[in-house]
Amino acid sequence: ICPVAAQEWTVQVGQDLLVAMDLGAVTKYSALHAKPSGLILQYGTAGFRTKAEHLDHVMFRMGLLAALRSKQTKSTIGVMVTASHNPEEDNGVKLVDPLGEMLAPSWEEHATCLANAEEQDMQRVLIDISEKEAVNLQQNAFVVVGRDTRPSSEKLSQSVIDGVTVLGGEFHDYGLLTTPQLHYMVYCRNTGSRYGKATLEGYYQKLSKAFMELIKQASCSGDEYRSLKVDCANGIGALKLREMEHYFSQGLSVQLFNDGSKGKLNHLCGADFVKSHQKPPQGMEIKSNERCCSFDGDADRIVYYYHDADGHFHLIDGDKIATLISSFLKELLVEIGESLNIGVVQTAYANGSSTRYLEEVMKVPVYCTKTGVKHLHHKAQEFDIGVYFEANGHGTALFSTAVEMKIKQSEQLEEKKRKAAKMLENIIDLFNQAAGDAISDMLVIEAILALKGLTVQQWDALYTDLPNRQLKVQVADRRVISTTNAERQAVTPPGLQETINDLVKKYKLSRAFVRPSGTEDVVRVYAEADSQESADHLACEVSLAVFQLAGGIGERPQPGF
Ligand code: 16G
Ligand code: MG
Repeated sequence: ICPVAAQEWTVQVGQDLLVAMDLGAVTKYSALHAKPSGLILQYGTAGFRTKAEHLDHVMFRMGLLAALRSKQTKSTIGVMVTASHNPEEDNGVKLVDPLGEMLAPSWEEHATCLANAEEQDMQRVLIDISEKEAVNLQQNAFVVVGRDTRPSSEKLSQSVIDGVTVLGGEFHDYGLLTTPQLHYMVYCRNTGSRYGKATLEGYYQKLSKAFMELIKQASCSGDEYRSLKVDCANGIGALKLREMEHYFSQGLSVQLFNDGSKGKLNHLCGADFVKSHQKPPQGMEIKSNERCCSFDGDADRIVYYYHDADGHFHLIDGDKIATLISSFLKELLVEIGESLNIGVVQTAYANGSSTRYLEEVMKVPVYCTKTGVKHLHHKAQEFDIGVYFEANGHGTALFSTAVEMKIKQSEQLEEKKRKAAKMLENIIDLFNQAAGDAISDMLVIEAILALKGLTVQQWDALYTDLPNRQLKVQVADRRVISTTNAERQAVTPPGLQETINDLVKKYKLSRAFVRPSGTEDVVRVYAEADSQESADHLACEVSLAVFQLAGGIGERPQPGF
């Protein structure tokens, strides 16, 4: 995959390259972070992820790569050590680009190349990347590092730092951070603190101030003390929310569960568990109609839920969060009387009811992208206000400079409009513009519910989710499935899409699609229909079609799964 012939590079390498990069030191230190032979890993949707014991060399090499990326962009680069919602034994690493975004695609390829290079090829690959990307090796490098609470994370983040320093880079180790906090730090550092102060204190103060100012404008505040139960997945979110809570406790009281004091990370708890099992986390007692939410292991996802009076569980996922937020933002825009545009970005996993509600009732344009935050983020940047959420609860809202300009000009407007502009200003401060952020999203949601005087049931009642089912199918090589139209249609293997089309026709309000997972060695199947029974049947039939047409292995998908 890394096509450079050995002779070629020795000729190409200039003397300056060799001098600037102390290749002897790289080789020496690399040997201390040796790659297990034969191990091949891929920089996937959210970086590298696998069992922690296989990651030491990857961490060291990502330290090297982050230093190169920093030299090339002349900016601070972030490295986050986490495996998010994966089991505690796993770990992972991802790089954060200068404006807090995910790493650029060409560098993802470099990351894969570097991580998989055998010891003796390390120098060649490093030089190759430097040349291809015209990295000035004389340039300084600065890398910031963060990590989650996994037992393996501390040592692994030290390996990242080893990599950075071997290439002469400087670093700041933030230690324990949520993933979105690291994105925030990178963004602040590269915008000269215009966005905020690149410290935890800066993050807490910025968000809490915006939240408290918003809450003040709620007519019912004061007579209703607001409280929320938060399942922290036994992860980093618990530590950081605890540090932060006293900043906003006048406006919201949070009760933390699964705070890591006893349970295992992501085990029977957390946003991913709650969303995929459609049930409450263990370790949280829920009284009827109490508002509850769950973070995932690195606190970049959030879902809400409650029990109704009959004890039935109701999930409020990323789609409904996007609906609440975009409806509110649209109202503010109408209030200000502006022609600024707003758009919502979803993926194929968005429930059909949410898309219909947004388009037909809210009259907000909706766009669909491929799965993975970077795709949604990119699309959302096209609007003055771009709200993006995956159904799994990962998302945020982005605001163009035109919106900020409008707010600045609002001083001359009449009182009511000024008030709306002020709210918009606070909302912008409250959203993490660099990444989806469970803490920030939670405060936005709580503020909107307070301002609109909505209960969790009223929010839930905006629309009714269509019953749906997700399944996984094992195949010999999931790359035989390729998709188009934001993953909603299969291009290969031949005949698969036609079969899916025929199956979908058998049910009402139905839809189904398949895609190869970017994080697991499986094909994912999604189906929705007018009843749970129909959705289950359809998902099963589509799974069988995948098994038959895309080289299924192991057990055949059975009706009733
Ligand atoms: C990663 C993505 C998430 C996506 C998921 C899909 C980021 C930060 N995270 O966790 O957005 O929903 O992968 O996983 O991009 P899948 O490809 O296995 O379905
Ligand atoms: Mg996560």
